[in-house]
Amino acid sequence: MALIEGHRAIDAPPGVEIWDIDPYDPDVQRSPSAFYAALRAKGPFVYLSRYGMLACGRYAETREVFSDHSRFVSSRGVGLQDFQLDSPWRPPSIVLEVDPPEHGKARRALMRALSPKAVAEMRDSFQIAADALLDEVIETPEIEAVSALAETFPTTVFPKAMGLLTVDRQVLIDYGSMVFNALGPDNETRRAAMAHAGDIVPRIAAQCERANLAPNGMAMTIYKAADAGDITEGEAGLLVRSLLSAGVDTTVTGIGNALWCLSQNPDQFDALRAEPSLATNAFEETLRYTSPVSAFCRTANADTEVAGVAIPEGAKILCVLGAANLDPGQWENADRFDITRKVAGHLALGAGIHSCVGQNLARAEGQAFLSALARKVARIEPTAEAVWRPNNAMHPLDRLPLRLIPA
Ligand code: OVV
Repeated sequence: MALIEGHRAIDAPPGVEIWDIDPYDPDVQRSPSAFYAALRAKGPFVYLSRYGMLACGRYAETREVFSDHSRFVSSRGVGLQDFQLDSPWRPPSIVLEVDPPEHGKARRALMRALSPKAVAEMRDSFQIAADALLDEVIETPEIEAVSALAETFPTTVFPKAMGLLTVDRQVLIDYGSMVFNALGPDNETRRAAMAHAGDIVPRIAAQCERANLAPNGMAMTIYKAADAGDITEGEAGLLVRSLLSAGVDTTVTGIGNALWCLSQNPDQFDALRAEPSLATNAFEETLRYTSPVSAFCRTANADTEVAGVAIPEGAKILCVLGAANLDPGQWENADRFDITRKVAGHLALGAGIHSCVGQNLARAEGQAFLSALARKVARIEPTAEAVWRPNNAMHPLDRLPLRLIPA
């Protein structure tokens, strides 16, 4: 049987609109809001004819599929490939690409390393780093904020918190790009990201070894779970790889997107400056409004039904988190960036047992960064159009030219 992008194509279920759009088209990825709106308008699901799969973008169904780990599994991959039918480019993640019961053991080891208490102990150093970075950057009024701020801040604080002894920021960023772009089809974007694999994969593997980790970082906390017999030494290495896979590009994108939101909405930046404690909610609203992780797939593990739609075993479902997070049926003034709104329930960090295990840490980074911005910058002015970077699972900026006026 012929596979499309590594999965078995299904037929369109009765009553589901057939749509020939390519969600992985770089033009759609750079400017996804029309795609998001059309996806929601067409029904609870659409049939993506070029991939022989389903997609959803209304809040209720996206949440249902994304969080029901027994009907919609992750072990068959959260991209287009079905790991039962086609082999993935790297050994699967033992936390992302796995189901219960195996999932629980890995998740618990990560939860200990990323606990609220562990994150609380990082906060002061994050704030010092954010303040220092902004003090330095506002010396130069005109910046390209993706490289000057969004990439610099997380790649300064996160490898240190992990306890990486040697850090090549570009390797970390490029590895994240591989991991996320590999979730899409074999398109130009994926091929460009994967072109670096030969150099990067061995360097990431070395980063995960115990010998290359500081005794007091998060990564060593994971190895201590191996010492305690909770996981194996090999599993510890793979969980450290998960931190490197999911911990860099996500927060780089979140912080870049926050700068974009605030630069486009000066009234909201004024509100943040007036009340810097809004930093936490401003970051959360950025997650809802821009969905740094725009879409992941699930795979139906048996014939089932959602919202009256028959879904056959083996169906891939593209869960478009970015569309759900802008669903006007769920959010008042959904397309308004409002740092004071009640934003709980957004799907930018997922939902259910696979929801982002690093979310406390991600929020701590976002909060420290936006708090520093609120105190040190009086005005953020775009100096040229922002440019978005095509990515098969994320919605990141490529370039964000800004002028920062010091407070
Ligand atoms: C892209 C991504 C998200 C979450 C976890 C992982 C990767 C992983 O490698 O475990």
